Amino acid sequence: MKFDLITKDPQTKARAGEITTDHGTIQTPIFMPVGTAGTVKGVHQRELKDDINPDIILGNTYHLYLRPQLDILEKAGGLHKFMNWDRPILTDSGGYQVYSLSANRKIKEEGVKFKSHIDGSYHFFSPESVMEIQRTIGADIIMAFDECTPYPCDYRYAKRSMHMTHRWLDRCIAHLDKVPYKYGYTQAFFPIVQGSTYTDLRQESSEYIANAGAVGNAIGGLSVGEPAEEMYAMTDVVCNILPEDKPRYLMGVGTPINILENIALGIDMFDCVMPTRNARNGMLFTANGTINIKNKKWEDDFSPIDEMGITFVDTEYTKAYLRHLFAANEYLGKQIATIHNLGFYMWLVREARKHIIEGDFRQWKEMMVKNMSQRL
Ligand code: PRF
Repeated sequence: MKFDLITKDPQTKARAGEITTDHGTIQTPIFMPVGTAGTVKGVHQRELKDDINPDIILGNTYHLYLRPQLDILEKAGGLHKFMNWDRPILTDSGGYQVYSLSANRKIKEEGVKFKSHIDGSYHFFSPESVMEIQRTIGADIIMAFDECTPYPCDYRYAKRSMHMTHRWLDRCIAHLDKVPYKYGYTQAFFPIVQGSTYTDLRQESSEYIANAGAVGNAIGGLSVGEPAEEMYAMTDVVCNILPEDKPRYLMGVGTPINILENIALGIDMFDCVMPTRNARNGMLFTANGTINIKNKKWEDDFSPIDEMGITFVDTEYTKAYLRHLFAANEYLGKQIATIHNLGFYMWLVREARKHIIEGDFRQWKEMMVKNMSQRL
């Protein structure tokens, strides 16, 4: 994997860059649609590629390990072949899903014992096993095994947990050397900064992670319920320490406004379930604010879903029709809303990149943040 920094915004810390992987290039800043279980929920790979057109998508180690399980992924020749997606994929390590999804998890120095949310069976993840699992899944970018602390988190716990995440990182790195690539292409490894909402811990963690000398770095433990201002403060602290010539990935963020604010602080990569999950609940993101399409006010509004027409659904369907699909609980409603939201998120990061390159990112961001704060 290679990262080229193309432009630095003179007015903010935003950057435009390009990541090159064996499955193609990724223009940054980028938003990665979440394809947890080998599918971006409700979207055909053909629509994903032709209509939404992301440079990279995300998969989850936790889900893929539990189902379809590793023997199937290995027989398929890896996740790309299994799901018929030939562009880059990043897998999260399970260092978040294990805490948010499984019941009865027990975190120890050795690793995490957890109970499957699917059938209640017990499993164990360690830094070593998670590296092997991610080799078998075969994503282009794989993540370190970490502990994502909750919010709020007392200082002592946050500090102890962060130090364990650092020790786990050393174990991930040591083990990766022993496990070769499986499918003939390379995999990049990203470590993860933790440290909750404490400036000194974030500084210490950023220095530790920077010292690992990885080709890219991630920031975890944010967007877990803290006020946005605290998230931005932590992103700022971390970005000032992480190396400038490596991509920076802010995990699990966020709203369109969160994304623009964090781009301004020096983040290059994002993922979040928000555009897909909220779509399934009838929430649409637009350049002029959010729409709850289930609202009665759209019942007889025969205007297009979004005049901007970023994806085909925006102009081929009306708000009244989409509202009807949600009222009738039709599958197509969720599919249309998902394509719309992902199309909008992709548009947003591409516009951000364009404005960084053109030099008016700050002005554009301020206008967008104001417009997107509205409820329609
Ligand atoms: N760690 C990992 N994945 C994550 C997070 C984290 O802290 C977050 C936090 N918002 C989202 N996804 N491994």
